[in-house]
Amino acid sequence: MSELKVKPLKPRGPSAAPASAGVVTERGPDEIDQAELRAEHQERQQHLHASIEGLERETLLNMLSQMVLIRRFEEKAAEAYTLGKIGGFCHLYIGQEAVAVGSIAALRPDDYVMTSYRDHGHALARGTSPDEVMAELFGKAGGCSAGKGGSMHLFDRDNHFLGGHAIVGGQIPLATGVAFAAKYKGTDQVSCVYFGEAAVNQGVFHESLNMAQLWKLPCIYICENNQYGMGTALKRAMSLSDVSQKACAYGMASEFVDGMDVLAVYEATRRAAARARKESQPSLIEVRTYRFMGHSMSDPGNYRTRAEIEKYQERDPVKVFIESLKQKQIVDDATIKEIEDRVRAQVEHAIKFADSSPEPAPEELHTHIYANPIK
Ligand SMILES: Cc1ncc(C[n+]2csc(CCOP(=O)(O)OP(=O)(O)O)c2C)c(N)n1
Ligand SMILES: [Mg+2]
Repeated sequence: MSELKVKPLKPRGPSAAPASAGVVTERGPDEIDQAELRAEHQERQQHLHASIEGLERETLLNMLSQMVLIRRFEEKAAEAYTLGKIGGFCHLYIGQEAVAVGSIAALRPDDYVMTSYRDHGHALARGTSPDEVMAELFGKAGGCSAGKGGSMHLFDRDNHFLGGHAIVGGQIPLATGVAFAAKYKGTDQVSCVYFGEAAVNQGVFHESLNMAQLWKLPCIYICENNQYGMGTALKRAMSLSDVSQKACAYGMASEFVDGMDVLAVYEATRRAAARARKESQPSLIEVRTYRFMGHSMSDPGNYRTRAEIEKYQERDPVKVFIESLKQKQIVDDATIKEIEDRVRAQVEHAIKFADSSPEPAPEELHTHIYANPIK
């Protein structure tokens, strides 16, 4: 059996004890012990500092640039949405950047990546050009899905990014199948799939993990636990909210990781990728994160308090990483400005590209639907 590395979240407050049957225990943010939380944050900051020492400056700067790019790109996308340039659903990733960036940095370019509809960050971290991602959001022909997928259905075959999936949990069995294909063909590629914690209650999650462990498939299951499925808090919807523990049911290796620490995510994914590539063993990684924006652009957000959001913003993954890199003298203010200027230019370019890209032609309506279309 594979090595189990279950590190559950430290239970917090009195309601962390099992609730009596049928009773949903409400726990407000105020019930979190602030001293305990501060101590935990300090401990994690120390972890970040120690990890920085083990990495090349270039690797660190690449990760930082990608996180800043995703942040600024999405701020601009939100602006474009309110101007009516983007239609339909648009789910922002702001607050969760460390997850896609840290994990994708630990993969090889020929590994496969799949995610949910909250997919802008993963596509950008995978290397899809900001021009093509923005044009896709605008529904333009220059988009990475030729303007026919939109925000939720980004796709980039060249970068082995197999989507953007709008059905909650739908990408989990697909990624399991991709891992099976890699094993069947005898390549040493890894399949890495991201999903929210609300997808964990879907049957396909359990069916996939069971099959992946039984058949020893090289798949990494990354649960981005941002603690809400639309307006429903995790604790109101899941009987056992430590997602990483669910791997025990399948004898699968699992880890719990702080999603505000890009290097913790990187290290956990490196371990999982090595396990997948060398031992052909799957892993489940629960990454505890938080989205700073609404579920989608049309979310009024009345299910959580501003105070709660601000509490998590103190550990903004971009801010925390910049502070740590400064403290370790890897970057100074001038370097940060350079990155910000470069990213701003990239995002401006993406907006211009998307604006000037044409609408998909009407005759494209029937293309890209079937692999072998019936004439
Ligand atoms: C099968 C299915 N059921 C319901 C929905 C509607 N829906 C869209 S997003 C969402 C919440 C998912 O939350 P989570 O998996 O935690 O991901 P997050 O949005 O937090 O990233 C729901 C219920 C859907 N798209 N697909
Ligand atoms: Mg969620």
